[in-house]
Amino acid sequence: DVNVDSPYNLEEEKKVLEGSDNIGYFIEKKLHVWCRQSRGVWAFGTIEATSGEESFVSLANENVVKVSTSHLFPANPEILDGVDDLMHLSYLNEPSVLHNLKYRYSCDMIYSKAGAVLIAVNPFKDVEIYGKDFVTAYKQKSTDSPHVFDIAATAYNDMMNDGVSQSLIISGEYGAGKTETAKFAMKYLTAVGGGKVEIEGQLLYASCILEAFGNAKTSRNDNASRFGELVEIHFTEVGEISGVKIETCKHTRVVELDPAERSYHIFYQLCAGAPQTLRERLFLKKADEYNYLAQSDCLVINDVDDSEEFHKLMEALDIVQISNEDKDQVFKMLSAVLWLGNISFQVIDNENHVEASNDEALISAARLLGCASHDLNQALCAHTIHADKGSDKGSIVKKFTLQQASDARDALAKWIYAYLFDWLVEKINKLLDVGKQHDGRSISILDIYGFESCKKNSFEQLCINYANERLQQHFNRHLLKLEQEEYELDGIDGVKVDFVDNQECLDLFEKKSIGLLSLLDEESNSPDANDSTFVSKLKQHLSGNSCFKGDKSRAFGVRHFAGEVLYDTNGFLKKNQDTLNTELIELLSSCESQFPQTFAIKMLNQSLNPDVPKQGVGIQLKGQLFKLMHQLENTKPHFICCIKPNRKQLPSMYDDDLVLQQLRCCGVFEVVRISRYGYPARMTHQKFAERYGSLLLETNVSQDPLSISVAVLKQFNVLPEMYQIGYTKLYLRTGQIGALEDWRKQVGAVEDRRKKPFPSVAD
Ligand code: AOV
Ligand code: MG
Repeated sequence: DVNVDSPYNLEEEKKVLEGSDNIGYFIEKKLHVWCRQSRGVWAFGTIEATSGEESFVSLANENVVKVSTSHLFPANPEILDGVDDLMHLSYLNEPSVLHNLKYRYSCDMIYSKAGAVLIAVNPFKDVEIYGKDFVTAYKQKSTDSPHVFDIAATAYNDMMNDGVSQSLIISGEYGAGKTETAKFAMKYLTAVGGGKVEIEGQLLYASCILEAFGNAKTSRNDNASRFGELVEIHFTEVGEISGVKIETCKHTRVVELDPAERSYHIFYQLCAGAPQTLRERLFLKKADEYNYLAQSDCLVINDVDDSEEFHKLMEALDIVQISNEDKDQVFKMLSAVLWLGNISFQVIDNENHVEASNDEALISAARLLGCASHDLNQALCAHTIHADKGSDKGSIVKKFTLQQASDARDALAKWIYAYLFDWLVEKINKLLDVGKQHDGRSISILDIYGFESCKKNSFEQLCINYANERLQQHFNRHLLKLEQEEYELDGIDGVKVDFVDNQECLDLFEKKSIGLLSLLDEESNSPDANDSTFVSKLKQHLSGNSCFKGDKSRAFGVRHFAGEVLYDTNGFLKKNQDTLNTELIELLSSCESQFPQTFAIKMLNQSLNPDVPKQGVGIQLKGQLFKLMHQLENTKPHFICCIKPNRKQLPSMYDDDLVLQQLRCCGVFEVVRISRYGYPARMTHQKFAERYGSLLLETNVSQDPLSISVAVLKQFNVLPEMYQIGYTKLYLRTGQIGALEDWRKQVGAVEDRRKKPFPSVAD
């Protein structure tokens, strides 16, 4: 349930209705209001009468209710219904914003602007607004109604005009539509920048391949991204695509699944769609015969034909020029992973040591990897501890118990899959990077996994939510913090917007040595640690952070920007580990198949120093995110905020509470407010004077840039509330520069100019 006390209240708007004069005005003019009902739902009505603190409101259904006046908010006049920028609403209160988005949504207008941010409400159905005609319209600027094409076009034009790299940053909860939005943005950019036709197709097919290998069905989204990606599209000086670089941060889910979830799409596609000859070569079975897949009761997705998807994937692999040999290797590794999951172990002595059953699973996995099944068995079931050099003790073989052997098996499967994914990304990057020198003109599109809060949350959710915390910081920083700091530094007043800074939550995760991720790493590397020692360690070090909530059980809570999440630590340490024992690495490097060898060599190169414990998944993610965010810092950001209107993935269903909660969490109200009361256009005194100084009629102006600027503003009757003068820059409200520019274009020869009367720019 949504908290009725909104964290965001426009004081001035509340006052609109609180004074009795104002209420009288609303009654007299029969103006509409929003009236807060139980469960945070708003009803539309008119005030009939008022007494003391209470008002009688007649609702649309003709009922009259008595409500506290402080629960009434002014509604916008009907003429503003469905305006395309929330900033243009007369009243910016929550029910008004919510109503506006709902109104637009009901007309299939899924995009709206909130000042600088594009809001995209997931339609959960095909909307006919992405065709070539739409690309052309935005390219030719014949429309500027809110659209992902519009924001992509703005980024493209800004890049071309200023020579500065841009980024499209897409945020939103799980299933909100980030990945679809990213693909539409790519579609637009490849269409306008498609100098080389092949890159255009290749990029779209590449993202299709990464989706097959990096997305999975969860109970919340049939196509949930399980990896984050930053697609950096480079352009030449004339605006044609010159190359693309894809960077990913990933997460593995191969060995463990919850009910109603699937592993990565590719496994099911392969099992369903591989032709007979390939099946034989891969010893392939149906999906339900593999333990890794059958542990969940969900093997198919409604309305998705995995076999058909497999054929599309094969086509995509051809288009990105993956050779037949490489394809074969990829499929072999996938099949090896599936067979590994079927390997079972039996106890061989009274100390509970095990060995793998010498059955179809072991034999198939070994053959696919290109090693002897005996060697695979040994590597999974024992670990050799080598004595120190010079010592005469020789080496000791330590046999594994069932748990240890299963862990080694799962680690191997996870590891092969992770390297396979990296290999694909690398291959695609090689193909898309045409090798030219890039001169810094690029547009990056960021699409990561969205915030998740489920019934049961584990390590996967922790990583996902941490990444979103980082993203939210970027959003806040650019849209709210930096903006306000700039005003403050330049001596501009009156633009104060409170927002929830999530720095404390980030500290909880990131603090060196005593942050959650470091503590997790420390425990993962400690032989005596287990999930409950981990929780006590967290409680011991993190209790001082207000975003941390210790729990009696083996769980802990984190107050995220998007809500509180309780994490169950069961299996945390194991999931954080990302190591293979030496036996397995040696086994892989001795395999006859090409891929295991290549992967092993890469791994050995990466961990040259065996004394440094390998970092866990959490800390690695932190590093990857820092890198991504650092890359983004050097670009001009454009933000897209995706909203899902219901949790059922259904069209035409708009859940007010759910939408409101997302709007609040991602800071949309604050952004609208800062855009509305702020000054989006700014120019240094110098630049302003240079650009508009020539329009001055008055000749008796002292020649410093500030005096010229002020004289220009005066001459064009720009109203004082439409601008502010800072120490270094002029700050103007929306629309002002446009008016000045129009005038500048209109004015031709000096003589003509002198004859024309000047219109007011504020008109
Ligand atoms: P996500 O990327 O935000 O979730 P997706 O982009 O996968 O969400 O969207 C979820 C589903 O919503 C898609 O599979 C489509 O069915 C539908 N959808 C989204 N946007 C559109 C659109 N513009 N037009 C039509 N259908 C759409 V996650 O990756 O779970 O965080 O981890
Ligand atoms: Mg996604």
